[in-house]
Amino acid sequence: MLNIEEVATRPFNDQKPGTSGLRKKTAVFENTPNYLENFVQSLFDVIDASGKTLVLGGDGRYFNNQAIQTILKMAAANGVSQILVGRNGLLSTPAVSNIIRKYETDGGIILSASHNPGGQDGDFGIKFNTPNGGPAPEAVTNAIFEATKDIRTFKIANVPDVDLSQLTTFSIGDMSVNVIDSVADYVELMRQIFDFDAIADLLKSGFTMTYDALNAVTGPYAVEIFENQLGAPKGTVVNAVPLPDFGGLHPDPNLTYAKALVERMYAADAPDFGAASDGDGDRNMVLGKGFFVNPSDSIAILAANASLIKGYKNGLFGVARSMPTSCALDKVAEKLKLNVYETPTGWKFFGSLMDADMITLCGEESFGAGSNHVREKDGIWSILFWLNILAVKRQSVSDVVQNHWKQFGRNYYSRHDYEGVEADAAQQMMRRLTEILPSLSGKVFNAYTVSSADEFSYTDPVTKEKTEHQGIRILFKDGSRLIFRLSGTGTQGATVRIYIEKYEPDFAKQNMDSQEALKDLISIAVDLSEIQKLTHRDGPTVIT
Ligand code: VG1
Ligand code: CO
Repeated sequence: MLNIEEVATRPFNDQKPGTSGLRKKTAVFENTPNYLENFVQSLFDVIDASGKTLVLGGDGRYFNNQAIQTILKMAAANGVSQILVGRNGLLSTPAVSNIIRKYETDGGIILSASHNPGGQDGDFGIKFNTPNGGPAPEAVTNAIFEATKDIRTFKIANVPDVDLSQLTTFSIGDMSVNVIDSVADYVELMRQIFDFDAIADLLKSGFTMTYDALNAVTGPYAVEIFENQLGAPKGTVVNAVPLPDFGGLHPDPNLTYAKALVERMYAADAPDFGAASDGDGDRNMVLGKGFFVNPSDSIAILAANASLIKGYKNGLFGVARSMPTSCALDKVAEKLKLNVYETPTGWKFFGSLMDADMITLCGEESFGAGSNHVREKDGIWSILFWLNILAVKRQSVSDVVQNHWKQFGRNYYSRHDYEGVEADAAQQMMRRLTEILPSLSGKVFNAYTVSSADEFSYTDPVTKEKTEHQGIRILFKDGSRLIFRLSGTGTQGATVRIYIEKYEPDFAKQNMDSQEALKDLISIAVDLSEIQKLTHRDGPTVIT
């Protein structure tokens, strides 16, 4: 008989899951008594965990192992019938999504704070994915949040920690625990979608690549796929071992934080292709020799070339992008006569469209792209998609992008992040902007005429669920856009994101530096929002 303890606890009121689950400083999870336990018990109560089969894994950051042991003991005490857990507790976010779907489980728990730094001084997070493989919808996360506000006890099995280093099956009481290979199912899925032989041929032809796993979860996936299966030389994957603190790196693949990769790709002897992923493996960054692919362009290029890929050769149902993502995808959809949906930020909004076969491909400006092969964005999938395109076209990354611009026009695009600003100042800025919105229509700034200005709200075409306050948009007559929103994933102060976009159909004008091309719009954004004055900053912390 399993020795189950019912432990008294006190509720918290700060466990509201954001865009991608509950994210907090690691110290909050580590030092607040029962912080994790309260959330997990609330989750188990909401999904009625008894008799269920769940997937469990995380990105290997500090506290991953401890959290997994706690969750296993709590699952056993709550009557969960089976858990599929990644070996050593490791599973990337897209891998969890795949396993949930493939084995038709009742959902999965992902331990990660995604692209946020890890370690004892970094961040930790937990989120629940539903049986479709995607992030839980708001109805579920709100119910969990409500439960955390009046929880009084949680259940946990009084058993020693279990060994997760071997691929075996054992039980804790009546619950069976299958320790599964973290990468095998994912690799099999990638093989079904992409032409591994064609990519292997490309890599044999003298084409060179580098992949930076940033000491996060994708290392083992990347070594298996790029080196072992596709034949890239050993050492192609750098920072390949998942470390609890990511080796001090910030596993956010962008021009600021993936610095070593960017420097390598802009060096004289740069390889032909460079890529990176984030902490939990759902984001991607792609570079060519001395050339950065803007994520919004990347999604458009994947859509435009989908017919070259085995997994998509029968056509696409439709495509979708988050609202702040550039309209480059819309240009492709127009040409290919596909429906394009504009959703709020966050992957969960794509799920219902995919489940209803309304879209096949989707993406966000924040280095996220994916398809209906899973219900999360998928870093390595995006990189394989690029490699497969290059294997077919045998062009450089920059040629592929520039030819795309020539055909569809270029959407100059940039995101300016003001990270860790005072929350009050950020709120005040958003409030002020909201107030002036009605007066902006028709106004001319620096030769840009405002056509409309509003706050984005969204009604899911499938579930009819309405989501409001999803960012401020100022649209201009020439198609340019300025978007302002507050981040939902930061753990310190507030982060303001400003998204700037301008469409340039003229090939002769498509080779400007994007900051230069957007400079008038950037100054309109700064003036209108008074961001620098309100937050006491001279400029953004991250420019993409
Ligand atoms: C950010 C991105 C958003 C993404 C989210 C989760 O959210 O902007 O596009 O869906 O992170 O990504 P925010 O609210 O901080 O802008 V991940 O890789 O953390 O799962
Ligand atoms: Co992520």
